[in-house]
Amino acid sequence: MTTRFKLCSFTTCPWVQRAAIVLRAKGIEYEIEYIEREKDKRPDWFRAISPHLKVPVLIIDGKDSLFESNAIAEYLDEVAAPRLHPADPIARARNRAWTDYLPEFASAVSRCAYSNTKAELEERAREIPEVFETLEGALEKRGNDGPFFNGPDFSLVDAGYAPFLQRYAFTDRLYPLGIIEKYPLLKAWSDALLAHPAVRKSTIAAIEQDWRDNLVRHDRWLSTLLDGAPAAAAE
Ligand SMILES: N[C@@H](CCC(=O)N[C@@H](CS)C(=O)NCC(=O)O)C(=O)O
Repeated sequence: MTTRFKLCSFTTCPWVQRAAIVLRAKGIEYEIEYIEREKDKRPDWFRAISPHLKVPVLIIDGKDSLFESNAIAEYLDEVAAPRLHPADPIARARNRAWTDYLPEFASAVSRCAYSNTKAELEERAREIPEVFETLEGALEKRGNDGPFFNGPDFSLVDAGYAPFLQRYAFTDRLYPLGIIEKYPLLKAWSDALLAHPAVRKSTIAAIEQDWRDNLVRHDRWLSTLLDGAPAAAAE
């Protein structure tokens, strides 16, 4: 019998998106249930399976559940082909080191987008080159032309970074930061990831609009730039 997978999510969550990308890259059918973002509105069934009340949670066959996007991605890679981790143990450990670095990268990108003032955004944008340069260095060591983190094969590292490179692109479209252009390998990697079918199909179609609505809901400074900046068309 085929295993049934269900993801619990908010409409916009880059960490859920990471799990959805892994499912898509493996061609696994899955269901996704969107729950209310407000803490006190998260349903009791969700509270029972998400110890820190965060999404994603992956429900397996309606009985087991997993939380934390990295644990979910690793689990999926163990149970479903094709293997996204490299076969070589050293290469695999290096890939895991890069997924360990993801929260630092994600935080630099997200903090910038969620700034409350222009001055805060500009100050936080100064944290981005360091993480971009770190990734550029990793891509330089790859020893091939990509297009993905390890080369031609899409990996768990790609699945992890794609949502945050996409959020950077959303931010850049509203307020051109001019940073990623200085890192040509990172830029090419980002372009390849954002064009990958598993990434394109990993969210609701109107993801950019939803991300923007979130800026408005939280009254972030970037929301003041929304007039006249059309979001990419939904697929
Ligand atoms: N380390 C977690 C991060 C997940 C996370 O931060 N999810 C956010 C939504 S994008 C969340 O559920 N936030 C709710 C909260 O913190 O109350 C993972 O990788 O799964």
